[in-house]
Amino acid sequence: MSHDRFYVTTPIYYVNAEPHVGHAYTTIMADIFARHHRQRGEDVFFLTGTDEHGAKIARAAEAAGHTPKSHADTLSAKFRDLGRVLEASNDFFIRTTDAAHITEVQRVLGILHARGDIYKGSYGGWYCTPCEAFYTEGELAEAYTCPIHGTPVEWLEEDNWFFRLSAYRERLLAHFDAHPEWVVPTPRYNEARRMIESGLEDLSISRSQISWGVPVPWDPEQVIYVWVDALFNYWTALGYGAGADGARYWPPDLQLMAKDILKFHAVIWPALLMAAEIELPRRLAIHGYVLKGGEKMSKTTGNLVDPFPFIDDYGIDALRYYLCREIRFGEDGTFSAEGFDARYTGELANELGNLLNRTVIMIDRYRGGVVPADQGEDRALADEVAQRQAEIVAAFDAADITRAVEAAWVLVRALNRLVEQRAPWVLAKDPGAAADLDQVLFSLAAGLTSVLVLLWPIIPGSAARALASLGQDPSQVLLARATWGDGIAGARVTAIPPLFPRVEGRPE
Ligand code: ME8
Repeated sequence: MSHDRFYVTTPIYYVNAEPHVGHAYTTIMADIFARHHRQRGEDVFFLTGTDEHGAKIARAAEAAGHTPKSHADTLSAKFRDLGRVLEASNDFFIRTTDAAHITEVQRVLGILHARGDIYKGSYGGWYCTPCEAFYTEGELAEAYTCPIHGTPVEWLEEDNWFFRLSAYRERLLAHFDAHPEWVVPTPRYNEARRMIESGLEDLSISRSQISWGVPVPWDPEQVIYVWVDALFNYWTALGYGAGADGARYWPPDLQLMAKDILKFHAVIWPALLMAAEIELPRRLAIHGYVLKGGEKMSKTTGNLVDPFPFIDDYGIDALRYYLCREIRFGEDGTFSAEGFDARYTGELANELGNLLNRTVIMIDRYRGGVVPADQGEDRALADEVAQRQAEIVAAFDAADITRAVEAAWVLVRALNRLVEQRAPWVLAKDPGAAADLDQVLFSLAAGLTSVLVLLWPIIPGSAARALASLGQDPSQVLLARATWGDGIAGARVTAIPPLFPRVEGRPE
């Protein structure tokens, strides 16, 4: 997956309720990928945004006593603000109420219609509004409830426009066969393939009973099904949100989402693109759920963690680190205040923060604040840095963020061992050990610089502050900067307040 541009997306979030840690999770993971690929010198486009049409939003607006648009404006701004607080470096924030999005969705659907891929039919089925999706009886949970939300479904019957999804079965299977890694991890690839194998029904792509949506261009009495409107955001955004030559980013290299929306992205989305003769995304990376007390966090069930108190108390980098370290990317994982505090104190503060602090203090005390020259005695450590860097790049290429952070943390621990084993405070008392002391201090500064560059996508603010304290330019974070020893000797270090200060009390 090595080329000079990289397009990464999150799902666009529904504006029916406030954002929670589940949304923060996907946005942070996408941001980590975006930053990593920028470190590789690639031309990155990172897209996120909000999904604002459909019955679910119209009902939420009505319940709040607002028009759908003013409700969407308020909630969309909250998702945008969350992105800022998360330090998400997205290049654009799309809203499906953007006029340019609407025009392009209508244009593309017009093409599908003109080609005969869309026809009129009638449909009756069990509809879950929180999912904005129909279910067959067999798919429902007990007592006619949604298998995802557990809430009652409704019988919906209307004359709609249909997309010939069933006609794409063979082409979809051929695509899956030719691209065994286009959906990761593998169990999700298998699950999506099984959905296609087990038969596809044509998809109702319009609604006549709601008006909050994009009008069907050839039948303005109907609005386009919110999922079709939403999926095309990944395409429409490049037309007006990515500068004059936005099309160069197509197709997406990596589309992130949780497993709840696998079918839409791994079955319906590629079929729509095939019908529109648009190149398919290169990879979908499906992550697990962030759980609270063993249950999926969800707006519909109200089982939520608000990210803001954690960010206020511990700082955004603590949340970013915790989520990618604690929850194995691709699997479900539990968010807990205790676990959060334990990783913050045990790893960020005690392992990384203290390491920086000790390094800077020792270089100050023993070498007047200037990093001494390399004596060439720590080749094994230099090799380990190079190996871990390669492992991190491979982990990102395999869409495995947790493995990447683990590999970086191996280096943090190796550096802490170096301090313990070589005890610079003992060497400092022995005039005959000056060269040894130079080596240890150099190795700590060099190793920390490498590890901070490698950790920058995960904890960007803290990594930048720490690099500055080591006398390094914090804006230079290309991966090449992680190469052992470059620009280290002679750098002037400066003590800074603790990177991860002690936190008194903690959010529930
Ligand atoms: O599905 N754990 O929007 P949505 C992990 N608008 N991730 C979670 C999560 C959790 N507990 N809860 C939410 C939609 N997410 C559609 C998408 S895309 C064309 C349209 C994240 O607001 C995760 O990425 O319900 C999940 O797929 C997404 O939010 C669902 O957000």
